[in-house]
Amino acid sequence: MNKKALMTLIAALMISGTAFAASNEQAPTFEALDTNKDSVISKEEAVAMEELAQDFEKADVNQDNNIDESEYTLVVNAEVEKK
Ligand SMILES: [Ca+2]
Ligand SMILES: [Ca+2]
Repeated sequence: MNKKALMTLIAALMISGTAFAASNEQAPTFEALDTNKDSVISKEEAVAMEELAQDFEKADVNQDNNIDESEYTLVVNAEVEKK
């Protein structure tokens, strides 16, 4: 591989890496997920955010089958730290 091709490859990897990081920081707001405005995210509402739906039981710290705002904040922070 010549030097120019290598530089092109590195540039492409850097651009895709940046795009990936940016998309992971765009978690929906609590208000956006709470579509019926009862101040908690139900299991049905969590479906809109894949990470939350997958980890719903884990995210529901007090086991009331709803994600409240403080529980949601923990999920978002955990998602950011994972990357
Ligand atoms: Ca709700
Ligand atoms: Ca809860």
